Amino acid sequence: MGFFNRLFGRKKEEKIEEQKEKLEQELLNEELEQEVLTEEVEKNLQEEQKIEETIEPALEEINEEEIVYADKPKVEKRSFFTSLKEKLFKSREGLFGTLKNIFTGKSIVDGEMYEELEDTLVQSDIGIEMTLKIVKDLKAEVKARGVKNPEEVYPVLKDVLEGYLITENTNLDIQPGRMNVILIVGVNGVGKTTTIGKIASKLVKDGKKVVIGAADTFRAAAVEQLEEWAKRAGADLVKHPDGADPGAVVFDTLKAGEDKNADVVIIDTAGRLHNKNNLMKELEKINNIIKKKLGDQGYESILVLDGTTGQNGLTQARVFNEVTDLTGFIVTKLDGTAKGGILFSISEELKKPIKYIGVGEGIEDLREFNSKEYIQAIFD
Ligand SMILES: Nc1nc2c(ncn2[C@@H]2O[C@H](COP(=O)(O)OP(=O)(O)OP(=O)(O)O)[C@@H](O)[C@H]2O)c(=O)[nH]1
Ligand SMILES: [Mg+2]
Repeated sequence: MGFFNRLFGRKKEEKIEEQKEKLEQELLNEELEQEVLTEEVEKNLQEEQKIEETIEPALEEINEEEIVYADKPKVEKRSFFTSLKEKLFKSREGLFGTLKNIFTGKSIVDGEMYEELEDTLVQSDIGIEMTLKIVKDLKAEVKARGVKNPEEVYPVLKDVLEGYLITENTNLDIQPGRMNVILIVGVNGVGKTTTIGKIASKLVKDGKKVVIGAADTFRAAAVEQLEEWAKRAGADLVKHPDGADPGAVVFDTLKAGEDKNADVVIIDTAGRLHNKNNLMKELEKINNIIKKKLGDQGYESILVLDGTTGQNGLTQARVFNEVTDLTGFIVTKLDGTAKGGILFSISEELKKPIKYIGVGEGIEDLREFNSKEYIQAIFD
């Protein structure tokens, strides 16, 4: 056999082998998906039975008109096989894609390289303060590790950034045998209501009884939107008419949660409150109602931030952290044009964990936050 024949012959065999492997992988994925779906159908049947059993006479005390009962949870095809990397496509292409170029094709680690890094970070949504901190910490780390080759600086930067992310309490604090409360706050349009739908769906699928309170009584269509999400998730909803006192909704939601033996109560709040004073007053009132009900038991108070807003997100985090005792963040819209830098600024400055990230508009598009996985998805 001639050289070319041997070369191309081997390529053909390799190609066939490759296609075979691809087909096998696809079949395996399909089987796995099928298993997941079967499991879900079984879970839903059990859930249906549980819902029937838990509608007890205790409920009668509550004003029935205010409660919207959940439909049976829908079986949705889960996007288990869509990797975080694909979902964060734009974040990877944007800031983090360009960062790598700074370190390639250079022969020495020098001031010019750091300046270029500074410029790139400032132009992104990382902000000046954070940029200076990153570059300072990177320089120190590069020196400590004795790194001389610019290409080796990139992995050091990765470690420095990862170091800012908080790794404790990244999961929601949900304990068995009690009514757990999650208060969701944030300015308008960041994705609070959508995120509540996604969280509720996860919890219901996990076998939890979830009651949602529509305490955003400020915007006309807010309650209907939340009602739709509650239905899709398989959670119950407590609502009052538009313009009602949000405190009263919170009070009734907690009461309904208690009466129905809910595992988790999630409260949606209004984003449009004109000024800090109003926001402070309203959140103070809501927090007092929750504290009165729960006594010493803690609860989650989560700020939702839109990942595409950049530095503005940090300002929001500062303001909300002043008016309410936040336990963590959820950063949404990281599937879009977000550069993903805000996660580092808020973690570093406020020292509170990111609990989830939103990577799409669908009910499944919420990922538990794992700093290692996130870093890997945006850097590699
Ligand atoms: N691409 C993308 N869109 C999202 C994500 N989360 C929410 N959205 C979209 O953002 C928009 C606003 O979401 P909402 O959930 O209504 O936001 P909100 O904070 O409740 O807004 P207000 O009730 O007005 O305060 C909607 O169009 C959502 O579909 C996400 O992770 N990715
Ligand atoms: Mg809303």
